[in-house]
Amino acid sequence: MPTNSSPHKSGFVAVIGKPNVGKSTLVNALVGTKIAIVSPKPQTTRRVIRGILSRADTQIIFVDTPGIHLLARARAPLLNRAMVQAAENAVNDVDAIVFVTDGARAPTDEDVRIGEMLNAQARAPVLIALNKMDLLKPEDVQRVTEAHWALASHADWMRVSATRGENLDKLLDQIIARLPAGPEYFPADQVTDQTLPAIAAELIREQVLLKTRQEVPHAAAVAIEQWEERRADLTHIAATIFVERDSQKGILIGARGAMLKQIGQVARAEIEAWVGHPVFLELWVRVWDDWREQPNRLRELGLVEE
Ligand SMILES: Nc1nc2c(ncn2[C@@H]2O[C@H](COP(=O)(O)OP(=O)(O)O)[C@@H](O)[C@H]2O)c(=O)[nH]1
Ligand SMILES: [Mg+2]
Repeated sequence: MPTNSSPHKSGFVAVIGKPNVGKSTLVNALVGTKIAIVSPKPQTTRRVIRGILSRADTQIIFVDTPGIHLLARARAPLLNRAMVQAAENAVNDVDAIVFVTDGARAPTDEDVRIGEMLNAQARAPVLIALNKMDLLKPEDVQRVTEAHWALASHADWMRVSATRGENLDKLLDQIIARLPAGPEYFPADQVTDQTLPAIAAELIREQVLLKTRQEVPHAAAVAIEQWEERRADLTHIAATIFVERDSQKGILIGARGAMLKQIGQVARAEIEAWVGHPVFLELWVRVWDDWREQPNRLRELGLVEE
């Protein structure tokens, strides 16, 4: 129980960085539950997702965000612009910011741009998490660490490995030290702000990301069309995977439906773990031309603010 000498602390902590540095892996590891999907492909996370860590004396709401990337093409897809905007907005109104970088190698232009954005905009304290320390070569430690540390002014830093769990307790201590006294914003057993259907849609999309290549991962989106408790112990879920081209639809279905079946099998098992009982998962694939450019489609998919 919190005592008068140590009041309950709580706060919101934005986790930002360029694509693929391990932001979602880090949030999952800190929360202790997989609340965000992870893949080796950039742009796995498409919208802001909250992961909640509750302890007797502290509650931290981590705000996982899409990767901030340079919108190179003059007309980058609307989806990408919305993703970057959402991530940049997430640094406002938080109590601390964790800037995640790939600490195994030198920073890139994208890291530099994010550092500049933080120097200009961030009012909350910044911690740089140099992730992937398991891949850092001993001879690079000093040079690479100094280069990352210089990315943002007045920032503290910590080398971590999200996949191996190294130094996460130290990073957590640094975060907690920066949180104000505050209440429990969420019930202590709640680990995310996402609904079960939203989690299910992400788990299906994760399998698409892991099992397909090239443009298919970027062109795929998932919508839950039906969610019905048929019995107390059986949930019937119908979901559609949207893609942009007929050729992508063919890849997703696979020879005699083999690909779709594999996606469904793994996703169903993961959804069952969240739901707590068996699930019947029906998957469909449909083509939506250029949905990433269409404001209405992005709204229907919950990928832009209403
Ligand atoms: N070796 C190593 N790989 C990591 C680490 N953290 C994340 N990854 C991998 O980096 C990839 C991108 O991770 P993800 O969390 O989706 O990155 P995000 O785009 O920043 O959210 C995945 O393949 C992860 O398994 C780490 O500490 N070490
Ligand atoms: Mg992510």
